[in-house]
Amino acid sequence: MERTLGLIKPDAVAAGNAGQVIAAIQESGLRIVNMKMLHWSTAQAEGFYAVHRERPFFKDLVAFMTSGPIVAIVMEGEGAIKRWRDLMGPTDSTKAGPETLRGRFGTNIERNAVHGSDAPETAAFEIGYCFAGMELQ
Ligand code: 3AN
Repeated sequence: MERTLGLIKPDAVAAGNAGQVIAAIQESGLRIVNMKMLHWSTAQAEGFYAVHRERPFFKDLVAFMTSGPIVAIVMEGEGAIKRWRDLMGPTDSTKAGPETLRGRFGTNIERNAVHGSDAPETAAFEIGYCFAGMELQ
């Protein structure tokens, strides 16, 4: 069993697409362990994306991720990290297939509707960043 963290980003929440993203998770067979709506401060978004601090798009990414509420979701299943990333599609929504969440609900490489952990280590960090241990049973 593996766990991963998904985020429904401000663009998808604002457009009213959170329900369809959650439905897609459930239809995929991944179990939702817990989820919550958050509206990050600048410091909270910077902490989550600390690995990208030196990237040229960091400031814009933080501005976007604090522009409105997001939904954080912990999912569980065999191969959950890859299954959720396959469901999301590639980072750039303009290159994502129409069957993927980024293809369905994203706009471009920044406004791409959803996030997913990319490895077991990042999943552990990101889950712990958003949820307390007692929320993860
Ligand atoms: P992914 O979320 O697919 O793992 P990462 O980890 O490379 O992609 O990037 C983290 C986030 O930073 C992306 N979800 C996207 O919103 C943003 N991002 C990545 N590359 C760019 C870029 N070239 N321009 C603007 N935003 C970007």
